[in-house]
Amino acid sequence: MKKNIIALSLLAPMAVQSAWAAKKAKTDPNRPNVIIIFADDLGYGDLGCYGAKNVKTPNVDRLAEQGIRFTDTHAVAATSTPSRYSLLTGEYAWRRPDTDIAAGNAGMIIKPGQFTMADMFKSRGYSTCAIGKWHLGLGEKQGTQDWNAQLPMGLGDLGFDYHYIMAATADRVPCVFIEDGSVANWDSENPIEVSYKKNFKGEPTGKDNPELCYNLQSSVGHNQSIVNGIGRIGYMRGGGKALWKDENIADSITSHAISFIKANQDKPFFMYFATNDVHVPRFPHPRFRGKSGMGLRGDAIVQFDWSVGQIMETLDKLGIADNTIILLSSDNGPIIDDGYQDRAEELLNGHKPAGPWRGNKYSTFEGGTQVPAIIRWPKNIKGGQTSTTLMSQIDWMASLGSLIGARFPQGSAPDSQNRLGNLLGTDTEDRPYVIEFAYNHVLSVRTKEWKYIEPSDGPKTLTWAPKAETGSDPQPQLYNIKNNLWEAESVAPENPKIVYDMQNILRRERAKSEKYTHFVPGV
Ligand code: NG6
Ligand code: CA
Repeated sequence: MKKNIIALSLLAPMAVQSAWAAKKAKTDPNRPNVIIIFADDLGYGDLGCYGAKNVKTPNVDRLAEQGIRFTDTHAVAATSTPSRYSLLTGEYAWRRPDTDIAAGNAGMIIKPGQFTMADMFKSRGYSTCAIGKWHLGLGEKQGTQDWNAQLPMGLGDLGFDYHYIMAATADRVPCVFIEDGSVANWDSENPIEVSYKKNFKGEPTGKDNPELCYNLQSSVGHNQSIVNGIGRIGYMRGGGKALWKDENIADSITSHAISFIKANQDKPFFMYFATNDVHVPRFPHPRFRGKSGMGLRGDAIVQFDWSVGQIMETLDKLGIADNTIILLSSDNGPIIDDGYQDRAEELLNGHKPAGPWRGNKYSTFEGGTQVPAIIRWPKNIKGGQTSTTLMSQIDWMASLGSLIGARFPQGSAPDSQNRLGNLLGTDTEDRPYVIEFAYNHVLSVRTKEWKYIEPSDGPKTLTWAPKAETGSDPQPQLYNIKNNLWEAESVAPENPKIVYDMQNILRRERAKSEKYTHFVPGV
């Protein structure tokens, strides 16, 4: 008996130890989990940790406190589709002619033959998923999708093991989630039809029946089909119980993200979590209403912060936060009025969505692509850091690839540089230059010191938002960002040599496209 007790007491710590080891083994030191939280239209100045006062974002602020907050990071483009294309392929979207803001019935813009960020993680044995906003097309060809059947081509062909996505934006039809290649909660009694050309007979539109837009009225456009009392871009019929309710989108994608994390807690996973917040139509859940004092746009930021908090809490509960990288950013800069009467402008009360930067989403000015960017990886990154390093999201693919030891097929991610040290805070050398792609197809170049914007025709402000600047000017523009973050007055005439050098950067970059065009079908 005594012997047994001794044996047991010897065994007990071993049992504890092996349980501990099992828990530790949940994550692989060489293959940390990676979650990219990609907000939509969230501005540099929209978060507490970036100086916002009228809206509280305690979860994101905590993420920043536990990691590195970057102050000079750029999305590749000032709108969603080209920005996301570039992030997920490591190729500048402007090299291709077909990466403008995609319709909800666009065909797949990334081709299955391309090596994507998801392929990269998969090649190292990760479980991969995309949850939330997609906006990069589905199926083979524009307008040919049968939304009542399995889509023949989709995210499964791009390296994602699982997806639960919105085809495009919340303001574009079809207003349904796609799960693993077919409409989630598909309603056989209400088959779905979609057109971006003409309305379906007998269906109301926002244009003809504004009284049916009981949840939100449009200010510009957004007056075609009406779903959930909100006018949209594009026409759709049917959907029934598959149609989303805008106020539940954050809940829905967050709960799917949590389920994915739970199901994959024991293996390395990569999650692309692309929130709908804070894109229009801003229509957060009632429990977030009035929580910011800035109306719907501010409340949508609070909702975004809640989603982030839910992800963080899940990692904590599962004991995997330590070896999970969270990389949080936005697809482009902020815009106040994006076509719905949500009083975003009137309720700002001094809030500056783009922080210190001039311009906004769509713009060639810094506000178009300057985005918040935060990394947290408790196991390897000391908290409480701020980094002023000049960075671009274009490099995240090669950098994360190098971290996990991925090998890239020849020609893949051609514009992505391995600048892992920048991301981890161990190397503060700026990217020599960053290229920015604006809505009007104008390219700009940023170095740590200078900003060059190539000349372009076109209006100085957006037609639908007269206060929002495009940055267009028929003259080349040059700004000394080091002296003044706000692009106030161009100093191009006095600095011809710098203008010339910056133009040369663009010339050289553009010339590379010839090598890359094999990605474009038919070229
Ligand atoms: C514009 C829409 C805007 C938004 C944008 C795409 C109008 C007037 N404006 O055409 O509301 O949907 O496209 O935004 O319809 S993005 O962040 O997805 O690029
Ligand atoms: Ca966007």
